[in-house]
Amino acid sequence: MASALKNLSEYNEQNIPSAEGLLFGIVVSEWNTKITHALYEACYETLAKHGAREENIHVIQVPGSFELPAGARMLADRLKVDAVICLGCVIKGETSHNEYINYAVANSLANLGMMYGRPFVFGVLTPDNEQQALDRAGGKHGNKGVEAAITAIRMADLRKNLGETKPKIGF
Ligand code: DLZ
Repeated sequence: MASALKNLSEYNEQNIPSAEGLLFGIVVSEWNTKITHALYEACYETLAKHGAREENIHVIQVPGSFELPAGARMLADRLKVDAVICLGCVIKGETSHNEYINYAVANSLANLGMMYGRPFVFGVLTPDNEQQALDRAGGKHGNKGVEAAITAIRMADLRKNLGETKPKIGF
């Protein structure tokens, strides 16, 4: 019931750092396009609303959510992105395919974040049915694309303010 208590789409704009000058990658999965497109639009609008410039938001599409980490890595290898946002929707079916996809994507994005020292945001809906997805893509539980964008801005800003990591010598 966490989403009933905390709708993170309703954030305080005053507390969000500026996204001006930051470079973002967005990777969008084509499966369940109606949902992922709604996530994407809200995500893009939120980045722009907080100062990200159009030329600093790079968007690519991948076939399904399983391909999100590979797409995210391609972006991170080619561009000096400050954050990569991955948007997908894996709806539970008759088999446990969703568990394999969700686990692989979450794990891979976490690993990419550790490897690159940059935020790779998990903006993947994992609903039991389409209605639950719609509720989170502009419905009664807000739009998780907004939350993904805010997370990316906050984490990119945090990294910028902490400065580059320095190579360690010894302990
Ligand atoms: C195969 C598959 C299935 C059954 N369901 C979904 C889904 O609900 N959401 C999604 O994003 N992708 C799904 N896919 C596709 C996989 O993510 C992947 O694209 C294929 O297995 C090929 O690697």
